[in-house]
Amino acid sequence: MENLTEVAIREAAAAFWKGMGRLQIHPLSGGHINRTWLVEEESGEKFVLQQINTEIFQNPETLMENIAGITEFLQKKQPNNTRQKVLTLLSGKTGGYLFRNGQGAYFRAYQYIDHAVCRERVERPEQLYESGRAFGRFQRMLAEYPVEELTETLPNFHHTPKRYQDFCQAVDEDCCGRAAEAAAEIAFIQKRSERFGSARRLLEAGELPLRVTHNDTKLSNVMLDTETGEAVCVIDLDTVMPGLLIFDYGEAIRFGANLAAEDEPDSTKAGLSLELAEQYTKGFLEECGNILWPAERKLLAEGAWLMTMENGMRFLADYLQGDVYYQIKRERHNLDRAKSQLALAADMERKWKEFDAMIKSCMEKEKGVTTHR
Ligand code: GN1
Ligand code: MG
Repeated sequence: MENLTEVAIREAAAAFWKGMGRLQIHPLSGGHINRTWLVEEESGEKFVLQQINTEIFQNPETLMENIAGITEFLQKKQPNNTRQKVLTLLSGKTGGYLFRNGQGAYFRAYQYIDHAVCRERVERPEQLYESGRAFGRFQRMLAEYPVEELTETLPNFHHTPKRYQDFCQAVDEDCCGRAAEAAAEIAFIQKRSERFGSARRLLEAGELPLRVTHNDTKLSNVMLDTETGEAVCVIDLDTVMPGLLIFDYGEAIRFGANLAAEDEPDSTKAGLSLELAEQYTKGFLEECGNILWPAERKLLAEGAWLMTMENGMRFLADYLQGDVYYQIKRERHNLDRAKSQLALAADMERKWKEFDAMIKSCMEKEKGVTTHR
């Protein structure tokens, strides 16, 4: 995405704000795709402005229809006597939830959520428990949402075998001459290719249901109360699409239960924290209630491994292609991200028995998790 001028950002902010006061605008970090700002009026009122990356989300109108459908549905279900919030879109002055400027850039805005923050890393294990509860609740509340009403905003988003094909193509093309440097990582991925279809095959066989899923369940996509640490709101609804529950579980483990950051430059620090994974698992299962199918119960660990490998492939493919998809902040950023993921996947393989046993024991403790179907 090209950089915007300050005038362009101001114009976009004004398109969502009916107040008359002067607006102060501060960039908000986080997220590898869109750009986000906090907008504050002199009166102290705030909202969040985002530019949608239309190189990636090529149909922002459909994307916003998905988000509007989901948020309106959740708002109706959300009791209003709790601290929990549902993301609320602001309408633009020109109608609808989108503003398109003269250069064709697309923006949207959300109500600001007070006294809550997003964390890139776990500081206290309970934060992961809280995020597990938030995504479990999200899953349960959306279990009744008609999947067929949602458009796939990004085709084949968590289709691991297709991701592998794209990865192999990036390796073959090696357009930036970077493949030699990543030979060990490439070999690590290729050696495991047969396993990438494990969940897909069960979906096709009807053993895993297609559900409404979030698809980007990182800890940093849940707002936590600044004082109590309680999960307040699930954010980043761009990839809410038909998908697999085990991937929503897995994506959260990949990000939150890694002993190192997603982009840790020293990949020897990466690995699975069983303690953190347990926190998430407990929270998630407590709130999912009884919606899980038998194959979903069995495949939670597999979902975590697949999501870790998939993100590793995606980061590495982007590195090989010259960093065209994810925003990077330093040289080899995507390579570091890929290495951290692959080291985590290797550690999951080493700890597989304990990992799976921990999930089973959480299920046994969770009386509410009965099998469906
Ligand atoms: C991207 O933009 P962000 O950080 O919410 C990506 C996810 C990846 C994630 C890795 C649309 O999410 O799939 O798992 O980076 N989103 C898209 O941190 O590709
Ligand atoms: Mg996202």
